Amino acid sequence: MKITKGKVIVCSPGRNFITIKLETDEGVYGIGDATLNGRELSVASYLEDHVIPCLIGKDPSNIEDIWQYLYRGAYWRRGPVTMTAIAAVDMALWDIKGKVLNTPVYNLLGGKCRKGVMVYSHANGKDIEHTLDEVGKHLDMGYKAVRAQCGIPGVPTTYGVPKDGGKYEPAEKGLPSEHAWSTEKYMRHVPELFKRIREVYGDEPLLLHDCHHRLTPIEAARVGRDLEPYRLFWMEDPVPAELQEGFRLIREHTTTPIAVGEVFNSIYDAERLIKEQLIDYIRMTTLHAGGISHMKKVASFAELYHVQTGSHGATDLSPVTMAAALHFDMSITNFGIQEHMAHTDETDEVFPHAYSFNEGYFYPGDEPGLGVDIDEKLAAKYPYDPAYLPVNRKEDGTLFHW
Ligand code: KDG
Ligand code: MG
Repeated sequence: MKITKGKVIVCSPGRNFITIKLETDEGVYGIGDATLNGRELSVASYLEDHVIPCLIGKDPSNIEDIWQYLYRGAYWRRGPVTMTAIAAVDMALWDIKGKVLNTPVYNLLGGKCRKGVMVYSHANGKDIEHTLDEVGKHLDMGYKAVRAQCGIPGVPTTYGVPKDGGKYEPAEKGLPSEHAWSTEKYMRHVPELFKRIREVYGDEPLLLHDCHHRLTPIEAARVGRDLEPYRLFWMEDPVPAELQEGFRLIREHTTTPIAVGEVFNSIYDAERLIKEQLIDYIRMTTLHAGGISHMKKVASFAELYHVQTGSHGATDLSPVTMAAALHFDMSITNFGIQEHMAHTDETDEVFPHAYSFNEGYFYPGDEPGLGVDIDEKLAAKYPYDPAYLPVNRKEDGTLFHW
């Protein structure tokens, strides 16, 4: 069997997505997600100009060899563009293998470790009362786990909170807008949010919160400690993770579980955090961290150190990644939880999929391969529409982490 053609499909059904489609001489094709929010076209070019030409004629069954060819063979290793491009190819190859062997990808990864994949959804509100309503709506929909984010009094824009009251979408159309930030105001407000959620909804719902890399270790330690009475499932991205040592200080001060990794792209980004048990959940995804093949290694390594997975699943990860993540989540023993942020109807129509939701759990379905496709004709109706994540400044104008 040989790869005969590779195609990169750029579309924007509600937001921008990059998809690779690899075709073979036996008529079977596979698809993979290559979306890197705000840097989409760089991955499209990496694939079109540098990767696809090297794949033509290769046997798609040799997934690990192709992975190594693209990683070691390029000389330039790691980095979000490279690892997203490799991930896209890897997903497409697993999709092809599943279709050829007429079995869902989770079977190829060792089979099912559980009945379904528990997901958490997002409750975002402009203030505490609004967030409380949103938490209630998600619990009514059947979610067992909810991430709560809330507007902060005196701060005009906050991560996770829609400006116009509509659905929250991290990327905004046009060039990056500027948001403002006050750590002090945030730290005063966030414990009150979780106090109120527990008062209204009791102890059972699993509650999560994303600090979005905005704190220093000692600030994160304080937030973690202030949130302890409300027993969070996790506190996500407490600090920027370039300095892995920073997590030790947080760890020494709080029992609130720590999750990190959505911007990581290699096992080496998480090596110390996992080995020194400085985190509880590793949030790397099949999309930005080299695909299913690399994530299997991350999960096996994490398993040794009591670290569970908590795969990123925001709207900028296409339904192809959602499908790949669900097959992966089903097959590993140290699965923790999977993020789920609902795509727009337009996105779901462009990417028909077999996965489904019921009472807080997602199921990958039993179709051969990943069980997801792209409707290319429909995709062509939604051309690329430049959009960027915002940048953040402190109240005095200093550029800050978004
Ligand atoms: O592209 C960036 C978004 O995916 C990110 O801001 C969302 O932090 C996020 C999350 O936890 O989903
Ligand atoms: Mg996050």
